Amino acid sequence: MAERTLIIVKPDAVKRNLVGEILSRFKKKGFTISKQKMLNFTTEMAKEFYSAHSSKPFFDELVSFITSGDVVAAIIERDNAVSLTREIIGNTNPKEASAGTIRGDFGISITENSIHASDSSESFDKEVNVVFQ
Ligand code: 3AN
Repeated sequence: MAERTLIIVKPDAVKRNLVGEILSRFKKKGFTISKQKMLNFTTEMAKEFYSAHSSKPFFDELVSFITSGDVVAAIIERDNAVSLTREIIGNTNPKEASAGTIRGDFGISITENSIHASDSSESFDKEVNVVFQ
């Protein structure tokens, strides 16, 4: 059964013109892109988007990075979309992400890690409301 998830190509990857290359990895793996847009997060949107991390020491850095430039958000669809997407993006820390994953191949640091993906269907519902209201 088709499932949806949200990916966000983060500012570090947009600046390095990696949007096409990153989206093509999902298309090659059989995902369809049902919605796509470029946007620049406001601080208010970022705080809501990352509200689960509001008590973490890196929260301010997270908000300042995601608002620092354009991002490309896409709703992508396939069976097992959420878990498969988490495999395709790789470990949060690019130093620990395997080669062949998006973060392993393109991530610069744990903050500039090139891509976000929803970690559950509950997160997807919440995140879509922030990005595609
Ligand atoms: P993921 O993005 O793999 O789901 P989360 O949800 O644990 O990882 O963290 C959300 C974002 O917060 C990450 N994408 C990363 O940019 C940032 N982050 C996570 N852990 C740290 C950390 N220890 N230091 C700085 N930034 C972090």
